[in-house]
Amino acid sequence: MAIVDDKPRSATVIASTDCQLLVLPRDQLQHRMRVLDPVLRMVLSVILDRFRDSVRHIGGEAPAPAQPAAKQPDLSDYLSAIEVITLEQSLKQALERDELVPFYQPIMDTKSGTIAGFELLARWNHPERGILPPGVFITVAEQSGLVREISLWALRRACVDMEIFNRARQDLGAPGCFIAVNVTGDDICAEGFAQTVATILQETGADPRWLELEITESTLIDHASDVIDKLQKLRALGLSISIDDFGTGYSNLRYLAQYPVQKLKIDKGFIDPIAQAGRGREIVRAMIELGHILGLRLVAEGIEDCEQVAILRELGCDYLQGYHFSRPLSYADSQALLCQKVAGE
Ligand SMILES: [Ca+2]
Repeated sequence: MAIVDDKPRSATVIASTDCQLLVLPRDQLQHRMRVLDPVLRMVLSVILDRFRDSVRHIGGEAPAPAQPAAKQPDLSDYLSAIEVITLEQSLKQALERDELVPFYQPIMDTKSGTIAGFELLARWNHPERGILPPGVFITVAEQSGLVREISLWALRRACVDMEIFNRARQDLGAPGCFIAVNVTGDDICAEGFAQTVATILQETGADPRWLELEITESTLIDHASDVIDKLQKLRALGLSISIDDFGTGYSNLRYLAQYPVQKLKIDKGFIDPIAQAGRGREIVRAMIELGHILGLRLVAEGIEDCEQVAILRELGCDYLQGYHFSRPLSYADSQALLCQKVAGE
């Protein structure tokens, strides 16, 4: 690899096998530098500056900066880089100190109107800033790779809490409820993930029938090559798999015939216009019918009012989730709600 500036240059390369010369033009390089993670951008700009300085010190002519017209990193760039590093370090500590807490958003059974299960959503109980939503830390978690640890934490926590919830349900003579955990394509494709999930199930004594993994539709396409095999291994543990944000990521429906999934979660974007009769509603009707023909259960996400509930009931949607029923609740509040609902059933 060589970085070539605007000066006339010559270079000699001996290729030991057939190869191709790939050129990354200046504007592309500049674009990549601009959109880069701020930490990497700062590191690169420091390295390039040092390199130019050392060339000057040994009497050579330093190559011109790669992007003379571009803005040099200023204080705000350094601050955002420092902020990212700091946030990443405190997130790492948060995992060690057990500062992540599960919040549970109820998923209702459309027919009975009672809680069928929950989706676990991670929150960070920050010692100084209070409860932080995932929007504050999930990008840093993804960039730093900590998202993997968060997924495993969520899985373990779901298994532990599911046992407690379901024991309470059993004592009240009510059926069990499932807990859905969001996992990423990288989680699913990581070496030994199914074995790790099996170990968590074993160590917590959780019943896999009540555990669901939510994966986004785009995961299926991004990791298309080996995802079927990985999903089958997970499915063999006895848990369920649902497709999150169904309808938003991937227009090729062939995957529905190939992947071992049991549930589809219809994205809020499709539910929002459902009260107006027309194509929007018909698309949701078609999604529900298609899912049912394939033997899948449907969940509508982002329900905000009674009208949407009535329409989705008429369309035969199996489960409903959204602020109309409940926001994500703390562990204690969800447990209390679960027992209240059971008592009222
Ligand atoms: Ca989800």
